[in-house]
Amino acid sequence: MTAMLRFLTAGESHGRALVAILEGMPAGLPLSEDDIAAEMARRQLGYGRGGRMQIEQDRAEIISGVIRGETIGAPIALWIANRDWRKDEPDITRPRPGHTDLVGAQKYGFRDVRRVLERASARETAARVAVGAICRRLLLEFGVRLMSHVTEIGGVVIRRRPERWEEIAERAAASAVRCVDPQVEEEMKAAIDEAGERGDTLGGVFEVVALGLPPGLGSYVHWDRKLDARLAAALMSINAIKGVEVGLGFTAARTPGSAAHDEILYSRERGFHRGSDRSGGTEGGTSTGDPLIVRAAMKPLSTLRTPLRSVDLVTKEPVEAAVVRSDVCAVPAAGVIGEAMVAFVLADAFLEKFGGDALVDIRAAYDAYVQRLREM
Ligand code: EPS
Repeated sequence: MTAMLRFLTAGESHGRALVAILEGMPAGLPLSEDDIAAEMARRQLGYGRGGRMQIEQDRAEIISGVIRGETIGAPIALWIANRDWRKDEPDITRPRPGHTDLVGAQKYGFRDVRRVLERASARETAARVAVGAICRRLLLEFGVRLMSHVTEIGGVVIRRRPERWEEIAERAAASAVRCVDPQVEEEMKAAIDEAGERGDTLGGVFEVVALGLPPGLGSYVHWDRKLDARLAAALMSINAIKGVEVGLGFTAARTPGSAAHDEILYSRERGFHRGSDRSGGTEGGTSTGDPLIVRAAMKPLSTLRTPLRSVDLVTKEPVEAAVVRSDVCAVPAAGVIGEAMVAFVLADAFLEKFGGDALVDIRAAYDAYVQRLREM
């Protein structure tokens, strides 16, 4: 990949803190800790979360890369303290099916799966949302906005959705499960309650949308430049994600060509544009300038209060898998994490197209490109 932006995270779920370093952000971008905190708070919400979210109040401290509220082009380091910091916890030797417990123990030679689950925990995604918030701040300078909503939880699927994206964003923000269909929201909450009572967990699907992108981000010229491929990799890297779709996605496979593509239109005000958004905003791995629409499928969380069968790593005896505090459903939070990963990929592709290590130069390149498109 031609990455202009890179980030690394460090930290365990119950260690002192999560840490992130974002490298490649241009100089001159206004950035505050409040910009980041707003996104992190969204990730902490959602019907179906467990006790941990009552303990944490996630906030990222900016350690470097920002002076007087503006980026300086240097690596941006973030520190997110864990309130639930624990030391000397007892070993866990009963791996949970579906979690990384067993393969992690096999891979690294551990008998205590705590050494695996501490880092495999989705706690790490708090750091990704902090990084994503910075990427989002860059995109906002060019009018790019991101949103997400939950389309499915435990087999309960939305039936109706508003036409306007703004309304989708507003309704998702007001919903406890981030679902835009109020009737279905109640059904989703009931499904979560019912699963919780059974000691079970639920997965689902979320959709991430980016509006205001220019055409031409990513490229068709090589596999690792394709925007859709990069988005898929970024979304698949989120804990518990098992599938990704762009636009019609798997439905396109069952749709004739006459109903699967977006016809090309032209008007003076809008220039070239499409009559529909079936492609999900990419053709040939390149953004079309229409809404970018991606969905991800999340499997149910693997910590079950009514545990599945497992085998003790030390005694080799059949046992029930370990039960630790967890959530019943985290799909609403996963949507916010999806937005962060999409923001990262888009910011990276944006910097590739418009170059520059200073916001002022990027703006000049962007304006020239938009002008050229207008004259085309
Ligand atoms: C998680 C288990 C739970 C979740 C956690 C992810 O944590 P704990 O074991 O402390 O109860 O709350 O999510 C977060 C801490 C978070 O910030 O999202 C897991 O095993 O992945």
